[in-house]
Amino acid sequence: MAGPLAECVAQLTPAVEVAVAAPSLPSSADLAAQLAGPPGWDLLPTSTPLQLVSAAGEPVASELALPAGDVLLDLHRRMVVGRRFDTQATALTRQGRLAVYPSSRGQEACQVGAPAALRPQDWLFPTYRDSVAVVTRGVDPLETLTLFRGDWHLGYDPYEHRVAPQCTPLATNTLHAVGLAYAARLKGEDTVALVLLGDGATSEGDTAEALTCAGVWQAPVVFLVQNNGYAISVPLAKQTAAPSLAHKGVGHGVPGVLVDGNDAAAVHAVVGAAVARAAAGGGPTLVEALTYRMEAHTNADDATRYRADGEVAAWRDRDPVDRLERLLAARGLLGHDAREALAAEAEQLAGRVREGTAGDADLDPLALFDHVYAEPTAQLRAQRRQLAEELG
Ligand SMILES: Cc1ncc(C[n+]2csc(CCOP(=O)(O)OP(=O)(O)O)c2C)c(N)n1
Ligand SMILES: [Mg+2]
Repeated sequence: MAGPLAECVAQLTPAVEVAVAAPSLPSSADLAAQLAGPPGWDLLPTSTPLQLVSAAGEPVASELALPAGDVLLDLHRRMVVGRRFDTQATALTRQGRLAVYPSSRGQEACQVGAPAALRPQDWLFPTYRDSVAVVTRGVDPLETLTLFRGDWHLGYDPYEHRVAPQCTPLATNTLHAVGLAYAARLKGEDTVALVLLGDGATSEGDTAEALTCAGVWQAPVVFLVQNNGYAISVPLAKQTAAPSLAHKGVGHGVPGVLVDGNDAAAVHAVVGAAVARAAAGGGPTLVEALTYRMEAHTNADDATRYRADGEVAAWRDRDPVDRLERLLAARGLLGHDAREALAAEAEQLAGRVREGTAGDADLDPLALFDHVYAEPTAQLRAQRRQLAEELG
């Protein structure tokens, strides 16, 4: 090596040898103390998922309290309305009104329980699967569907409800969430970021990097893994040999919590506790919610090719909406009239979504090029010309 590069390397090489002490290994007592984690949250998750309401709708005693009756009613209402929205969106793909829609049917306890635990100043970082979570956070349902109609833009203002764009590249949103949360803390703001990801997304390098940074910086982030058993057709057993996905936190110094992901009360309580801990300076939490996607991956997928009917039926018995409904009915909080009113509210929303998507979307494919760079490159200009010619 000679010339300018050699000079550069010489400048970067320290002239003085620095003596580096060999790192001392922690004692087993130190390790045990670290694994015990912060008060109330162990680094290692429990082996059974935390539950507050059983599949039969019975209350379950736990370290966390069952949310109050009005909170449970609100969670139930949002799940019923959210499910109707989701069913309508799936139907619209069959009519060609939506280009694509990834359903979250069966995952409503996460879709509602988690975002409902956020405070107004917090941020949500959703994926393509999480339209019901976006709606739960307050974004208009029609605006939420803009992207799925094939438009180039998001349809909603991320700053209005503090909802980041629904992320299609897996796990990239984990890094966005950590960056935003850490920056907010540096600015002295009281903001927590909740990032939603799937079981498959935990295999991405981005997730490992996000957990590392969140742990080192003690960033106020809550990672919620919706483990629905599959990454498209790939089952969890082919995705990881870890005892649970919540265990993936320990190597990064991030406490892991395992929760029944079809129990809206439990998801709400766990995420609420994690948000409160993060806001109080307690650092990040990795929550794994065990759930199931009842529909296919998207309208472009046939789930019968890789899932047995019996498996789907078993999860139908653990339906998140039914179980909360049973609990509320047993407590005399949800009568016939209230159910009717709720069904009417859900139907009204579905009607509004149908009307709003009835005409052809007003799409301008060339607008795709308008906001890439302030000054488009020669390559982009050529691509734009080519598309314009094709469109005629
Ligand atoms: C970086 C990246 N690789 C591959 C894909 C293609 N892809 C789209 S969805 C998906 C499966 C994701 O599974 P999971 O994280 O479990 O989320 P789920 O769809 O079950 O909600 C894959 C591989 C992608 N979107 N991004
Ligand atoms: Mg999955």
